[in-house]
Amino acid sequence: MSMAADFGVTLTQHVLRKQSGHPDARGQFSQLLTQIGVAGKLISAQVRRAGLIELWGETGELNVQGEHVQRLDRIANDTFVEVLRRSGCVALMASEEEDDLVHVPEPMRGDYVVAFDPLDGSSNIDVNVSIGTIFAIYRRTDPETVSMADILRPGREQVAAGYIVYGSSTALVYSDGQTVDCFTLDPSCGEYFLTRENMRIPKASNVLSINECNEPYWPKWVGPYLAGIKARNDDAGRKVTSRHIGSLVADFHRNLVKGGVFLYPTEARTGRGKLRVLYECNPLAFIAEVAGGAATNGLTRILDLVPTGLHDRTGLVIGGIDEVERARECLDLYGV
Ligand code: AHM
Ligand code: MG
Repeated sequence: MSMAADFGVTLTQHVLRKQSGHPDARGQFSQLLTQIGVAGKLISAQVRRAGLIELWGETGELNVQGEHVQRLDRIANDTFVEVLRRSGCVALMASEEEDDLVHVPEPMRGDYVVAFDPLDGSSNIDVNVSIGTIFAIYRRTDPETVSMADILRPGREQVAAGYIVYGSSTALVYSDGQTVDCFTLDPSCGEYFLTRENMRIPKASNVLSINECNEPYWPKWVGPYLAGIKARNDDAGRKVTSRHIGSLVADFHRNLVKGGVFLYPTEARTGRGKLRVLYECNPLAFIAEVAGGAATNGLTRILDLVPTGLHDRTGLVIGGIDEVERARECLDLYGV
Protein backbone atom coordinates (compact mmCIF):
# COMPACT_ATOMS: atom_id res chain seq x y z
CA MET A 1 0.00 0.00 0.00
CA SER A 2 1.35 3.45 -0.89
CA MET A 3 2.02 6.13 1.72
CA ALA A 4 -0.60 8.35 0.10
CA ALA A 5 -3.27 5.71 0.49
CA ASP A 6 -2.46 5.53 4.22
CA PHE A 7 -3.56 9.17 4.57
CA GLY A 8 -6.78 8.35 2.80
CA VAL A 9 -8.38 11.77 2.21
CA THR A 10 -8.71 12.72 -1.45
CA LEU A 11 -8.84 16.28 -2.79
CA THR A 12 -12.51 15.91 -3.70
CA GLN A 13 -13.43 14.53 -0.27
CA HIS A 14 -11.55 17.34 1.46
CA VAL A 15 -13.18 20.07 -0.63
CA LEU A 16 -16.65 18.58 -0.10
CA ARG A 17 -16.09 18.24 3.65
CA LYS A 18 -15.14 21.89 3.88
CA GLN A 19 -18.14 22.86 1.77
CA SER A 20 -20.50 21.04 4.17
CA GLY A 21 -19.64 23.76 6.71
CA HIS A 22 -21.36 26.25 4.38
CA PRO A 23 -25.01 25.21 4.05
CA ASP A 24 -25.68 27.90 1.38
CA ALA A 25 -22.93 26.64 -0.92
CA ARG A 26 -24.16 25.55 -4.35
CA GLY A 27 -21.24 23.23 -4.97
CA GLN A 28 -19.64 25.32 -7.72
CA PHE A 29 -16.53 26.08 -5.72
CA SER A 30 -15.98 22.39 -4.96
CA GLN A 31 -16.53 21.56 -8.60
CA LEU A 32 -14.08 24.28 -9.67
CA LEU A 33 -11.31 23.00 -7.42
CA THR A 34 -11.89 19.45 -8.57
CA GLN A 35 -11.64 20.59 -12.20
CA ILE A 36 -8.44 22.52 -11.47
CA GLY A 37 -7.11 19.25 -10.08
CA VAL A 38 -8.07 17.55 -13.37
CA ALA A 39 -6.27 20.25 -15.39
CA GLY A 40 -3.24 19.70 -13.14
CA LYS A 41 -3.26 15.96 -13.88
CA LEU A 42 -3.46 16.58 -17.63
CA ILE A 43 -0.60 19.11 -17.54
CA SER A 44 1.43 16.88 -15.23
CA ALA A 45 1.08 14.00 -17.70
CA GLN A 46 2.41 16.19 -20.52
CA VAL A 47 5.26 17.53 -18.38
CA ARG A 48 6.31 14.01 -17.43
CA ARG A 49 6.46 12.92 -21.10
CA ALA A 50 7.82 16.15 -22.55
CA GLY A 51 11.29 14.90 -23.42
CA LEU A 52 9.91 11.75 -25.05
CA ILE A 53 7.34 13.22 -27.42
CA GLU A 54 9.11 16.37 -28.56
CA LEU A 55 7.15 18.84 -26.48
CA TRP A 56 10.31 20.69 -25.53
CA GLY A 57 11.43 23.88 -27.21
CA GLU A 58 9.85 27.13 -28.30
CA THR A 59 6.78 27.63 -30.46
CA GLY A 60 8.47 30.53 -32.28
CA GLU A 61 5.91 33.01 -30.89
CA LEU A 62 6.48 35.87 -28.45
CA ASN A 63 3.79 36.46 -25.84
CA VAL A 64 2.35 39.87 -24.95
CA GLN A 65 5.26 40.38 -22.57
CA GLY A 66 7.86 39.79 -25.26
CA GLU A 67 8.90 36.39 -23.90
CA HIS A 68 9.46 33.30 -26.06
CA VAL A 69 6.53 30.94 -25.70
CA GLN A 70 7.55 27.37 -24.94
CA ARG A 71 5.51 24.53 -26.42
CA LEU A 72 4.59 23.31 -22.96
CA ASP A 73 3.50 26.86 -22.00
CA ARG A 74 1.03 26.77 -24.87
CA ILE A 75 -0.19 23.24 -24.05
CA ALA A 76 -0.62 24.06 -20.35
CA ASN A 77 -2.50 27.25 -21.20
CA ASP A 78 -4.86 25.57 -23.67
CA THR A 79 -5.50 22.73 -21.20
CA PHE A 80 -6.29 25.05 -18.30
CA VAL A 81 -8.53 27.29 -20.42
CA GLU A 82 -10.45 24.36 -21.90
CA VAL A 83 -10.99 22.51 -18.61
CA LEU A 84 -12.19 25.70 -16.87
CA ARG A 85 -14.36 26.71 -19.84
CA ARG A 86 -16.18 23.38 -19.75
CA SER A 87 -16.43 23.29 -15.94
CA GLY A 88 -19.54 25.47 -15.83
CA CYS A 89 -18.02 27.27 -12.82
CA VAL A 90 -16.09 30.09 -14.50
CA ALA A 91 -17.29 33.26 -16.24
CA LEU A 92 -14.00 34.93 -17.16
CA MET A 93 -10.28 34.14 -17.18
CA ALA A 94 -6.92 35.88 -17.47
CA SER A 95 -3.71 34.02 -18.28
CA GLU A 96 -0.05 34.90 -18.51
CA GLU A 97 -0.13 33.47 -22.03
CA GLU A 98 -3.18 35.41 -23.27
CA ASP A 99 -2.97 39.09 -24.25
CA ASP A 100 -6.59 39.75 -23.33
CA LEU A 101 -9.35 38.35 -21.17
CA VAL A 102 -10.65 34.89 -22.02
CA HIS A 103 -14.45 34.98 -22.06
CA VAL A 104 -16.63 31.95 -21.41
CA PRO A 105 -19.74 31.69 -23.65
CA GLU A 106 -22.94 32.73 -21.86
CA PRO A 107 -24.58 29.30 -21.34
CA MET A 108 -21.42 27.86 -19.77
CA ARG A 109 -20.70 30.73 -17.38
CA GLY A 110 -20.39 30.12 -13.64
CA ASP A 111 -19.87 32.20 -10.52
CA TYR A 112 -16.08 32.56 -10.55
CA VAL A 113 -13.28 34.36 -12.37
CA VAL A 114 -9.81 32.85 -12.45
CA ALA A 115 -6.39 34.37 -13.19
CA PHE A 116 -3.55 31.92 -13.79
CA ASP A 117 0.01 31.32 -14.88
CA PRO A 118 -0.38 28.01 -16.70
CA LEU A 119 3.29 27.04 -16.50
CA ASP A 120 5.54 29.09 -14.24
CA GLY A 121 9.29 28.66 -14.55
CA SER A 122 9.59 28.65 -18.35
CA SER A 123 13.39 28.68 -18.27
CA ASN A 124 13.32 25.32 -16.45
CA ILE A 125 10.95 23.46 -18.77
CA ASP A 126 13.57 21.86 -21.00
CA VAL A 127 15.99 20.89 -18.25
CA ASN A 128 13.90 18.63 -15.99
CA VAL A 129 13.65 21.21 -13.19
CA SER A 130 10.46 21.84 -11.19
CA ILE A 131 7.77 24.05 -12.77
CA GLY A 132 4.16 24.68 -11.86
CA THR A 133 0.73 26.23 -12.41
CA ILE A 134 -0.48 29.13 -10.21
CA PHE A 135 -4.12 30.25 -9.91
CA ALA A 136 -6.19 32.98 -8.21
CA ILE A 137 -9.96 32.62 -7.79
CA TYR A 138 -12.44 35.49 -7.34
CA ARG A 139 -16.21 35.48 -7.21
CA ARG A 140 -17.69 37.50 -10.10
CA THR A 141 -19.15 40.82 -9.04
CA ASP A 142 -22.32 40.87 -11.16
CA PRO A 143 -24.54 37.85 -11.94
CA GLU A 144 -25.54 39.30 -15.33
CA THR A 145 -22.36 40.63 -16.93
CA VAL A 146 -18.60 40.25 -16.71
CA SER A 147 -15.98 42.89 -17.37
CA MET A 148 -12.32 43.75 -16.87
CA ALA A 149 -13.28 45.02 -13.39
CA ASP A 150 -13.95 41.41 -12.34
CA ILE A 151 -10.24 40.67 -12.81
CA LEU A 152 -8.52 43.97 -11.98
CA ARG A 153 -9.16 43.69 -8.25
CA PRO A 154 -6.87 43.77 -5.25
CA GLY A 155 -5.64 40.31 -4.24
CA ARG A 156 -7.34 40.57 -0.84
CA GLU A 157 -10.64 39.92 -2.66
CA GLN A 158 -9.55 36.42 -3.71
CA VAL A 159 -11.81 33.70 -2.35
CA ALA A 160 -9.17 31.05 -2.92
CA ALA A 161 -5.78 30.56 -4.50
CA GLY A 162 -3.41 27.73 -5.17
CA TYR A 163 -0.72 26.13 -7.25
CA ILE A 164 0.35 22.79 -8.64
CA VAL A 165 4.07 21.97 -8.62
CA TYR A 166 5.37 19.44 -11.13
CA GLY A 167 8.42 18.47 -9.11
CA SER A 168 9.81 15.22 -7.75
CA SER A 169 6.11 14.52 -7.29
CA THR A 170 3.08 16.54 -8.40
CA ALA A 171 1.62 18.48 -5.47
CA LEU A 172 -1.48 20.67 -5.41
CA VAL A 173 -1.64 23.31 -2.67
CA TYR A 174 -4.68 25.50 -2.16
CA SER A 175 -6.17 27.85 0.38
CA ASP A 176 -9.81 28.82 0.80
CA GLY A 177 -8.78 31.65 3.10
CA GLN A 178 -9.03 29.49 6.23
CA THR A 179 -6.34 26.85 5.83
CA VAL A 180 -3.57 25.95 3.41
CA ASP A 181 -3.59 22.27 2.48
CA CYS A 182 -1.32 20.19 0.27
CA PHE A 183 -2.27 17.16 -1.80
CA THR A 184 0.11 14.82 -3.60
CA LEU A 185 -0.84 13.12 -6.85
CA ASP A 186 -0.45 9.37 -6.61
CA PRO A 187 0.46 8.54 -10.21
CA SER A 188 -0.44 4.89 -9.78
CA CYS A 189 -4.14 5.66 -9.31
CA GLY A 190 -4.39 9.23 -10.64
CA GLU A 191 -5.78 10.62 -7.36
CA TYR A 192 -4.65 13.49 -5.13
CA PHE A 193 -4.28 12.61 -1.44
CA LEU A 194 -4.01 15.04 1.45
CA THR A 195 -0.37 15.03 2.55
CA ARG A 196 0.06 18.28 4.54
CA GLU A 197 -2.88 19.75 6.40
CA ASN A 198 -3.18 23.33 7.68
CA MET A 199 0.33 24.31 6.57
CA ARG A 200 2.04 27.07 8.54
CA ILE A 201 5.15 28.78 7.27
CA PRO A 202 7.84 28.06 9.89
CA LYS A 203 8.89 31.02 12.07
CA ALA A 204 12.56 30.23 11.61
CA SER A 205 13.72 31.18 8.13
CA ASN A 206 16.37 28.74 7.00
CA VAL A 207 16.35 29.52 3.32
CA LEU A 208 17.17 32.61 1.26
CA SER A 209 16.01 32.62 -2.38
CA ILE A 210 17.08 35.36 -4.77
CA ASN A 211 18.76 35.65 -8.16
CA GLU A 212 22.04 37.19 -6.93
CA CYS A 213 23.17 38.09 -10.46
CA ASN A 214 20.57 40.85 -10.45
CA GLU A 215 22.61 42.71 -7.81
CA PRO A 216 23.55 45.59 -10.18
CA TYR A 217 19.82 46.36 -10.58
CA TRP A 218 18.80 46.05 -6.93
CA PRO A 219 17.42 49.00 -4.98
CA LYS A 220 19.68 50.24 -2.15
CA TRP A 221 17.97 48.34 0.67
CA VAL A 222 18.50 44.82 -0.75
CA GLY A 223 22.28 44.58 -0.17
CA PRO A 224 22.13 45.39 3.58
CA TYR A 225 19.05 43.18 3.93
CA LEU A 226 20.88 40.15 2.51
CA ALA A 227 24.02 40.93 4.49
CA GLY A 228 21.89 40.82 7.66
CA ILE A 229 20.60 37.36 6.77
CA LYS A 230 24.03 35.98 5.83
CA ALA A 231 25.52 37.33 9.09
CA ARG A 232 23.36 34.85 11.01
CA ASN A 233 25.89 32.21 9.98
CA ASP A 234 28.69 32.51 12.50
CA ASP A 235 31.13 30.35 14.43
CA ALA A 236 28.24 28.73 16.23
CA GLY A 237 27.12 27.18 12.93
CA ARG A 238 25.12 27.64 9.76
CA LYS A 239 21.57 28.84 10.27
CA VAL A 240 20.65 29.93 6.78
CA THR A 241 21.36 28.61 3.31
CA SER A 242 20.72 29.75 -0.23
CA ARG A 243 18.27 27.89 -2.51
CA HIS A 244 17.06 29.42 -5.78
CA ILE A 245 15.39 27.28 -8.43
CA GLY A 246 14.27 30.05 -10.76
CA SER A 247 10.67 28.78 -10.75
CA LEU A 248 8.81 31.04 -8.34
CA VAL A 249 6.18 28.41 -7.64
CA ALA A 250 8.76 25.78 -6.65
CA ASP A 251 10.87 28.25 -4.67
CA PHE A 252 7.75 29.36 -2.80
CA HIS A 253 6.62 25.79 -2.11
CA ARG A 254 9.99 24.85 -0.61
CA ASN A 255 10.03 27.98 1.57
CA LEU A 256 6.45 27.36 2.71
CA VAL A 257 7.44 23.88 3.88
CA LYS A 258 10.90 24.62 5.25
CA GLY A 259 10.75 28.29 6.24
CA GLY A 260 12.40 30.94 4.12
CA VAL A 261 12.14 34.15 2.19
CA PHE A 262 12.01 34.70 -1.60
CA LEU A 263 12.86 38.04 -3.19
CA TYR A 264 12.51 39.39 -6.71
CA PRO A 265 12.94 43.10 -5.99
CA THR A 266 11.84 46.00 -8.12
CA GLU A 267 14.68 47.08 -10.43
CA ALA A 268 16.18 50.34 -9.19
CA ARG A 269 16.77 51.55 -12.78
CA THR A 270 13.27 51.03 -14.15
CA GLY A 271 11.24 51.00 -10.93
CA ARG A 272 9.62 47.78 -12.23
CA GLY A 273 9.53 44.27 -10.87
CA LYS A 274 9.51 41.11 -13.00
CA LEU A 275 6.75 39.05 -11.44
CA ARG A 276 3.15 39.58 -12.40
CA VAL A 277 0.62 40.82 -9.84
CA LEU A 278 -2.51 38.97 -10.90
CA TYR A 279 -1.39 35.41 -11.44
CA GLU A 280 2.00 35.10 -9.71
CA CYS A 281 2.22 37.45 -6.72
CA ASN A 282 -1.43 37.64 -5.60
CA PRO A 283 -2.19 33.92 -5.29
CA LEU A 284 1.09 33.18 -3.51
CA ALA A 285 0.65 36.21 -1.23
CA PHE A 286 -2.84 34.96 -0.32
CA ILE A 287 -1.45 31.53 0.58
CA ALA A 288 1.49 33.04 2.47
CA GLU A 289 -0.79 35.18 4.64
CA VAL A 290 -3.16 32.32 5.46
CA ALA A 291 -0.11 30.24 6.40
CA GLY A 292 1.01 32.96 8.83
CA GLY A 293 3.53 34.61 6.48
CA ALA A 294 3.49 37.87 4.53
CA ALA A 295 4.19 39.40 1.13
CA THR A 296 5.10 42.93 0.12
CA ASN A 297 6.72 44.81 -2.74
CA GLY A 298 8.67 46.72 -0.09
CA LEU A 299 6.24 49.61 0.09
CA THR A 300 2.82 47.99 -0.16
CA ARG A 301 1.27 44.72 0.96
CA ILE A 302 0.89 42.68 -2.24
CA LEU A 303 -2.79 41.95 -1.54
CA ASP A 304 -3.54 45.70 -1.40
CA LEU A 305 -2.11 46.51 -4.84
CA VAL A 306 -4.77 47.68 -7.28
CA PRO A 307 -3.83 46.33 -10.73
CA THR A 308 -4.38 48.55 -13.75
CA GLY A 309 -3.59 45.95 -16.43
CA LEU A 310 -3.74 42.17 -16.80
CA HIS A 311 0.02 41.82 -16.92
CA ASP A 312 1.11 44.39 -14.32
CA ARG A 313 4.38 43.58 -12.58
CA THR A 314 5.66 44.29 -9.10
CA GLY A 315 8.61 43.66 -6.80
CA LEU A 316 8.09 40.74 -4.43
CA VAL A 317 9.34 39.79 -0.99
CA ILE A 318 7.43 36.76 0.31
CA GLY A 319 7.92 34.36 3.19
CA GLY A 320 8.02 34.37 6.97
CA ILE A 321 6.44 37.40 8.59
CA ASP A 322 9.62 38.52 10.41
CA GLU A 323 11.70 38.41 7.23
CA VAL A 324 9.16 40.42 5.28
CA GLU A 325 8.91 42.96 8.10
CA ARG A 326 12.71 43.31 8.10
CA ALA A 327 12.62 44.07 4.36
CA ARG A 328 10.26 46.96 5.08
CA GLU A 329 12.60 48.20 7.81
CA CYS A 330 15.62 48.03 5.48
CA LEU A 331 13.71 49.93 2.83
CA ASP A 332 12.95 52.66 5.35
CA LEU A 333 16.61 52.76 6.44
CA TYR A 334 18.43 52.50 3.12
CA GLY A 335 15.82 53.59 0.56
CA VAL A 336 15.30 52.61 -3.06
P1 AHM B 1 7.71 32.80 -16.28
O1 AHM B 1 6.31 32.85 -15.75
O2 AHM B 1 7.80 33.23 -17.71
O3 AHM B 1 8.36 31.48 -16.06
O4 AHM B 1 8.57 33.92 -15.47
C1 AHM B 1 8.54 33.93 -14.08
C2 AHM B 1 9.78 33.29 -13.50
C3 AHM B 1 9.63 32.93 -12.05
O5 AHM B 1 9.14 31.63 -11.92
C4 AHM B 1 11.02 33.05 -11.52
O6 AHM B 1 11.08 33.35 -10.15
C5 AHM B 1 11.59 34.17 -12.34
O7 AHM B 1 10.85 34.20 -13.55
C6 AHM B 1 13.04 33.97 -12.65
O8 AHM B 1 13.49 35.05 -13.39
P2 AHM B 1 15.05 35.33 -13.60
O9 AHM B 1 15.48 34.35 -14.63
O10 AHM B 1 15.08 36.74 -14.07
O11 AHM B 1 15.72 35.14 -12.26
MG1 MG C 1 5.35 32.71 -14.25
